[in-house]
Amino acid sequence: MTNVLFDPLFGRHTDSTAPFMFVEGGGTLTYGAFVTLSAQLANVFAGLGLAKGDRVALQVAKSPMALAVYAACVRSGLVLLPLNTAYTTSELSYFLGDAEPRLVICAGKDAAAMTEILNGAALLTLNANGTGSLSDAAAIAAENHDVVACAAGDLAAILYTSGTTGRSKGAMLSHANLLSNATVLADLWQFTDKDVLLHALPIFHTHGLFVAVNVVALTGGAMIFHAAFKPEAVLADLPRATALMGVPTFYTRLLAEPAFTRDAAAHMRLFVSGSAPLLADTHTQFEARTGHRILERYGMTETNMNASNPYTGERRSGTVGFALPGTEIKITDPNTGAELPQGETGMIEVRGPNVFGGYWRMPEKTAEELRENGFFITGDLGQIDPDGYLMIVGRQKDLIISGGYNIYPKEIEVLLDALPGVNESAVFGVPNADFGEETIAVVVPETGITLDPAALLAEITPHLARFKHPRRLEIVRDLPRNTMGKVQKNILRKTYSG
Ligand code: MLC
Ligand code: AMP
Repeated sequence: MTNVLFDPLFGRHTDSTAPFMFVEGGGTLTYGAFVTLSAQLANVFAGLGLAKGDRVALQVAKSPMALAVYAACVRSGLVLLPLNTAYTTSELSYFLGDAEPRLVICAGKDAAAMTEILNGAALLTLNANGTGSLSDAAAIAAENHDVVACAAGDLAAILYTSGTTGRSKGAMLSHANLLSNATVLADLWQFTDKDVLLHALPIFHTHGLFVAVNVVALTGGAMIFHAAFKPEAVLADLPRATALMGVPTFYTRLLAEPAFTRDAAAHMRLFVSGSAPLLADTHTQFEARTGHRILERYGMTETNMNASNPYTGERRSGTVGFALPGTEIKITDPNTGAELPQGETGMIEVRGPNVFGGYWRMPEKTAEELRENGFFITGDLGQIDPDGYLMIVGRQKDLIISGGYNIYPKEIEVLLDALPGVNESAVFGVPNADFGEETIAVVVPETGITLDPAALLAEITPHLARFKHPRRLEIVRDLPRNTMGKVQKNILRKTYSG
């Protein structure tokens, strides 16, 4: 009986006394103890009647127990639905309605609000300090659990990514998607059981959950597990680490710390950046300060990682390197889909074992973005330089990336447009030194109406996670449009930058 993802990541470590997690603030969890915890959690899930293919929604603070829920789902053939802790009740209500989980796990403080939107699911709690009804149940559950057989195509997780129409889509990721990507990355980035990854990313996204955790577990290394990214805490633990994975904001914030010196980074083997563009300036400053060249790679929720700069060989700033082994990347005409000659700018399309199987219960959306021949249309615009390095030069999809979090303007525009007195609105990103981009909204009132920006923000923000809140909202007379009547966000971006 085999389980495609569990066996190589966790199953082979069942009796291992090697450290898996050095937990911030003290405590070490061995691989063996972590695997036992996953068995106990799996028994709790089975006791609730959950069976292979059922979904488990998880909206909790980062903790070792939260990560064990992921391992328990994989070993049980359950499908994990990790959710950003910043999501509000109205955002959550959509995810729970769409994914129809049989179990929801949230913090005790959120249990009352969650109960209102459970949609028939069971509810267990897990607090940031590891307490809660889930932990209580796991503590008295049996430590033996038969790993559930799972084939390559069985689902391991559904991760929601917002759509251009404002409706989020659940990307279905299989055991083989996750395993193939971890295998390729571990090899390419030369991870071994000697590595200690400083883990400071959230574990509800591809980067922190799959790239970081799966690569480490697959190779038997350890993680220093931080609850969140805090530059001082990272600096304090850096001497014990060999590798760090982060979004560009991690690196700009580290560079702002005088204590982040060449000596502080001397023993490090690897710094990886992704999820958002790393500015050439950050790359240069980082090298001047530490002597290390950050290794930038490119990925997406739907495709896991697609491209990476080389481990040995030139890490070229402003590029995301080469297609991963086993993954194909081509540049196509955004209108016709025809492949473009080398050097031209067009749509980045990706095919490989890393590419997801489609959007949960959205066959039309899947057909729009995932071609029958297996190529996924990323929505990112790119160009391949003469040496084969891929450069991401823009995005065709209307998307803001702030500190590595995606913000879909449409979702905010829909809320603004529905308010009384609002004729129309436009939401867009402008450069921000810390987050890469920040969100601005402009609103056109109906004729003869006077609108108060603060009042408009107060109306929409309760429905939106904090990171999606526009940092500025301005009232304008009209929106710039092209001859086709389409709002010209490039002009708005220029007007409101700086
Ligand atoms: C927090 N805030 C943000 C924000 N993060 N606002 C905009 N964008 C963000 N990314 C809010 C906070 O709620 C806070 O609100 C205020 O902004 C300032 O917060 P802060 O204290 O400065 O932020 P902090 O909590 O330190 O978080 C910043 C961060 C975090 C960069 C550490 O955002 C982070 O961990 N980002 C990583 C995201 C990630 O993992 N992305 C991978 C996606 S996978 P207030 O109320 O205090 O003002 C993917 C595929 C791939 O994209 O290729 O990897
Ligand atoms: P997500 O949907 O959260 O997985 O975000 C994926 C998107 O992040 C991609 O489609 C890109 O637009 C962007 N992205 C990821 N890595 C990079 C990178 N290294 N450089 C530029 N953009 C990136």
